[in-house]
Amino acid sequence: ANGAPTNPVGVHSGVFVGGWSKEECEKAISSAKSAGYDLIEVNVSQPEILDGAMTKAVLEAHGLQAAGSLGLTPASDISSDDESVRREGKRTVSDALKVLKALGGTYFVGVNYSAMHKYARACTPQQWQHAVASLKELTAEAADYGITYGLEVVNRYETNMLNTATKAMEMLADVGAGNVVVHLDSYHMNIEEDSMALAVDVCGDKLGYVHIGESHRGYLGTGSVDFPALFRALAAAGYGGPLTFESFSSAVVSPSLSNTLCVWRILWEDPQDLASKARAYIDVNWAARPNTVL
Ligand code: FUD
Repeated sequence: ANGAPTNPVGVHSGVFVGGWSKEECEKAISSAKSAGYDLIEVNVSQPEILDGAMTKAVLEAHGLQAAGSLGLTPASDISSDDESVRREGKRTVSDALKVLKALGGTYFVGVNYSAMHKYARACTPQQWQHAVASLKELTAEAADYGITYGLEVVNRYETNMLNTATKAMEMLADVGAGNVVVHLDSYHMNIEEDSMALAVDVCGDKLGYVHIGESHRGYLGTGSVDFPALFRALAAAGYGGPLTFESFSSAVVSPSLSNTLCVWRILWEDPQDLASKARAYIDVNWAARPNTVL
């Protein structure tokens, strides 16, 4: 019989808070713990205002693991043709990695290879090469800190570079680092991939991080993502990494994230209810996944 997943199950900080003051940190971590999660993914897009030592203490007090994520901006795009923009991006990522190390996180994920925004043109060979060169440096720094660097595949409106698992695998091959993995997100897969199963299969053992998000980024099970197909593929692939629930509503506004992700709608108002139901949904649907590949 199928059981619940043994993977660490996480939740993105944006479910609970928009910033990371001490009060917000305590609220997010205690709420994640009481909703039954093992891990919290902290938005580290502003490393200069994130207190790593304080966060580590709160994590330890609640017995929670952490990951960190960000989306780079056009001013900090490590794939830019402009050298000074690349330098700013590498500084941001390097600072984020240092904060993540200080708070004890071992996964650095998100749109950490290009800007997270709508590009006005397709990715050029030069842009790709700039990303490869930047990532070679940054994955080496992450390796020194024991951090796995996950490249998140997102939809066409949020990057022009890695919109599919296949593209991410090409990037992994070009970067050639042992600690770089693919980060898939069901919300984005639902927009760009041929199927959940094919995307998971393409990554094989290079899949290192997974976001569990609904098609409208609200309550799990109320949209059009085929979670049973995704869970079947992940289990069949022997995926053992984090499964992190991600959801956004204009009930919780992040100055750095909400507008970038076009979070215009109130999809939920009670983070605790949302998070608890998502946690239960993951267990129930993982256990009930079909065994046969159709
Ligand atoms: C963006 C996304 C997020 C994002 C992260 C940054 O669409 O899916 O995972 O990269 O929220 O913290």
